[in-house]
Amino acid sequence: MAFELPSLPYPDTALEPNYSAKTFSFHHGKHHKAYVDNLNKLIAGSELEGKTLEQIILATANDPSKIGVFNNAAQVWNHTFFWNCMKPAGGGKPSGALASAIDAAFGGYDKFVEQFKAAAVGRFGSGWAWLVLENGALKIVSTPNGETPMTKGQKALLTVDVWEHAYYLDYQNRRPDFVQTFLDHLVNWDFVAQNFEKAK
Ligand code: MN3
Repeated sequence: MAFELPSLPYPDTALEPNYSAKTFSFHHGKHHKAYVDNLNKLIAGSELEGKTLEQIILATANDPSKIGVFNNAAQVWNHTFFWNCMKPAGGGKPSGALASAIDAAFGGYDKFVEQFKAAAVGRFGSGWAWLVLENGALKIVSTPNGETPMTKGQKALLTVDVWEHAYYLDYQNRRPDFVQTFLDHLVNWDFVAQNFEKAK
């Protein structure tokens, strides 16, 4: 059973003007699809064929001889997760137990925003910023390239893709503006809260 490119959880125009259909046509239609296609080619006929995406990621992490498989598998997972971290008319403050946990961990939503933006904007080159749960504690981390928190025992709750391909068509070089818009208008806090409940 080969992996398939998952459909976006909303129409490709649903996040405009904050995230355009044109960006989705490349980011989902070309980049994400290429990771899926590459992964299928790399695992065909190997002992990894038939395993779940998570099993492949964990089996190939930190194995230099499997770096190509790892990068593509992790990027398939990261992108599918990222699409679900956004929704139309999203962003702003979370609510409920998640909001309380964020307040306790970071000293309030504004402090969370400050740290999340610093992680996203400060990631040199390509990568991701994340809100994760590790040993019951909320943390903000960033990963380079295709790396993904599950390989460090961290459970992903929220991510933003800060590879240039994620924002260049809409924001050009203005990564800070993209991250601010992501926080203000795109974050799907319902999805993040579900991840938090499952991870606790
Ligand atoms: Mn990307």
